[in-house]
Amino acid sequence: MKKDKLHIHWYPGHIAKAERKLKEQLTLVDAVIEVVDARLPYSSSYDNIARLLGEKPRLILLNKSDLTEKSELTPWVKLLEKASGAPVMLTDAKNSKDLSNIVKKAVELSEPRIQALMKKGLLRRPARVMVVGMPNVGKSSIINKLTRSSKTKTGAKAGVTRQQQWVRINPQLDLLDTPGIIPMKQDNQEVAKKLAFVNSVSENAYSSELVAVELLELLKAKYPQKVKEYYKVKNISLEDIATSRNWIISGGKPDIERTSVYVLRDFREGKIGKFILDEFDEQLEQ
Ligand SMILES: Nc1nc2c(ncn2[C@@H]2O[C@H](COP(=O)(O)OP(=O)(O)O)[C@@H](O)[C@H]2O)c(=O)[nH]1
Ligand SMILES: [Mg+2]
Repeated sequence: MKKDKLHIHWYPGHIAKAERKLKEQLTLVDAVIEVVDARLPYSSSYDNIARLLGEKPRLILLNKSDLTEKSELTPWVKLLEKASGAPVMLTDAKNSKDLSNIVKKAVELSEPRIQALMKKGLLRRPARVMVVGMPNVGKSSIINKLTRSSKTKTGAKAGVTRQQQWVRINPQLDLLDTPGIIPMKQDNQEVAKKLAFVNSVSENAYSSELVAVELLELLKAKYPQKVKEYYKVKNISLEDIATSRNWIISGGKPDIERTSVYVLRDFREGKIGKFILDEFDEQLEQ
């Protein structure tokens, strides 16, 4: 097989634009809910968020925790809390109905700022919070879950250059109903690759085959048994998986293109197993 090198293409223009918009949205809120993909506790978090937020409090949600082993995730929670100084919660926006503990925590985190406003003589108002995160981590799913109970739009508050819609979740909390998209970690191909595995990078930016090959390499190193069992192969490769599944094209050759698409889909849907793809590192800083 040809051994092309995978390279994820960056779009610096989009990144600058995303960061600008995010900065503008951040001026409107008291606290931020950062959604991270639990399979990538490090790679799907945002390097610059601490700098962008300054003193503004943050709640970190390790979402899609259903696609990881809880026991493997526990040390990550401690590490992230230590590195960020922010509380970390595990969520599964696809299944769990009750996200009220997120609401409670967001209100609690916003309280010092509300108090500060009241000291300046302003009346108490509900906390203002927004959800931020990389593409596909589950921001919209979480916003939908939180707003389902309350459909009251509280109307527009002026943004710096545009109007934003708010939803009153309860008397203590208003949620910005559009998520803040945070740009990918820049210029780090290792991270970009992992974000491609979880579908957080536009599919135009890479070839499915090369991404599938890299995913299998990583799974082979970290979780060989799960992959061998799921695909019923002795050796982990696209060719072996294609043969095992009988995905063959004319001439009896394995259908690598189709297999690549299936492997990525199986992985993303959690069919192959529960995984964490980042390396646990005590030195992690955020
Ligand atoms: N298994 C699982 N899937 C999720 C979870 N949260 C979201 N998803 C799925 O991930 C995909 C992206 O979710 P979405 O909310 O649109 O992400 P956004 O791009 O961050 O707004 C959708 O197919 C969701 O159904 C979760 O906690 N677990
Ligand atoms: Mg969305």
